[in-house]
Amino acid sequence: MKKTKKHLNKGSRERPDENYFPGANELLEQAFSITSKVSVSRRGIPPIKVIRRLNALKIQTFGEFLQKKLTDLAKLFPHLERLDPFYLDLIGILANTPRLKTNLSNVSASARIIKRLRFVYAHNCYTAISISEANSALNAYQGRVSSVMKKLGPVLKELKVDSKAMRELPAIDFDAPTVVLAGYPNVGKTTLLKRLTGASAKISPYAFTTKQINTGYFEHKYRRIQVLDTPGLLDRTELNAVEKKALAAIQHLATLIVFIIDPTLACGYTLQEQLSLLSHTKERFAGRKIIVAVNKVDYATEQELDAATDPLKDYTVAKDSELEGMQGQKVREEIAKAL
Ligand SMILES: Nc1nc2c(ncn2[C@@H]2O[C@H](COP(=O)(O)OP(=O)(O)OP(=O)(O)O)[C@@H](O)[C@H]2O)c(=O)[nH]1
Ligand SMILES: [Mg+2]
Repeated sequence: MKKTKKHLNKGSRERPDENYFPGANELLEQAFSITSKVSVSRRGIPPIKVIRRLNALKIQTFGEFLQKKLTDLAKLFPHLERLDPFYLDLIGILANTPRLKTNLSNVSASARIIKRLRFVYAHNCYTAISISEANSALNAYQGRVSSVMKKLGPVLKELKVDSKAMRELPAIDFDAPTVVLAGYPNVGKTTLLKRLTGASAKISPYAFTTKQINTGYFEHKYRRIQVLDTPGLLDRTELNAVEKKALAAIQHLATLIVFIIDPTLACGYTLQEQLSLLSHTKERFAGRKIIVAVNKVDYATEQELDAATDPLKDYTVAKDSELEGMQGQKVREEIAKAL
């Protein structure tokens, strides 16, 4: 059986960079430019032999350059067929997966055609009986490859867009127990990630700040625990792409859900709305462990705290805030107990 490659490609190729995406014309121009600099020794060699060797070398240089560029572009994307279902889901949210697959296989197929034609025309060149025949072989090869590349123009444009989207795929440790922070927008999920793990991510007093999945880690008794901060959820069935990412993280990765409630209502959602989202999250992910973090206790009144915690009798609750002495400590303890 083929080994499953659930992780992303390692190293600098992990995240495609749009700078790696010159268009088809640009690649062709580079190929012509490199080829124009190719030379061979002429001393004491009959002109026909010189031209045969020169043109064959040009064919090789031209073809190999484009082949390598195209192969490198395809390698910037993870191997879709061997990827963890979480990444596949996320890629499906970020891009059009069937189109992406077709485009990538188009690129690989074009690289193979360029290689196959290279052997054919290099052979024609070596066996040419005249200088003009050797020149025709070179021109014919470059002409055919140019038309292959021109057809790839729109494909490379689409891949360039998808490559930007791919850069937001988070690096996930599939072996670590994973806590997913969930809740309404603006309740303090990212702030809690920061308090729990020290990870840096954008925090703001506005809803919908987090649009992608942020990761952080903390150690507890020699265990490395992974914490994922997700975009805020709304209590509804029609989900947008940003919310779908949060659900995909819970669905595929959560060993434990930490649901965050803002008792101060500064987040902009009522307690009722927050409790309702909590019970829907529990239903949706039945069987998954959930604990509740009641956040912003530094800012909440006694009444607000009581109102938030009273209906949570069935849950493990950890109170937390930015206050010195709190700062995620209780939540960290409850996470460790629950895992
Ligand atoms: N007073 C107080 N404010 C907090 C606390 N935690 C978070 N906040 C504030 O709440 C606001 C929202 O915090 P975020 O961490 O961005 O909230 P979020 O849930 O990640 O929001 P989205 O990414 O939009 O879903 C920010 O202004 C934070 O400074 C806290 O413990 N006490
Ligand atoms: Mg956030």
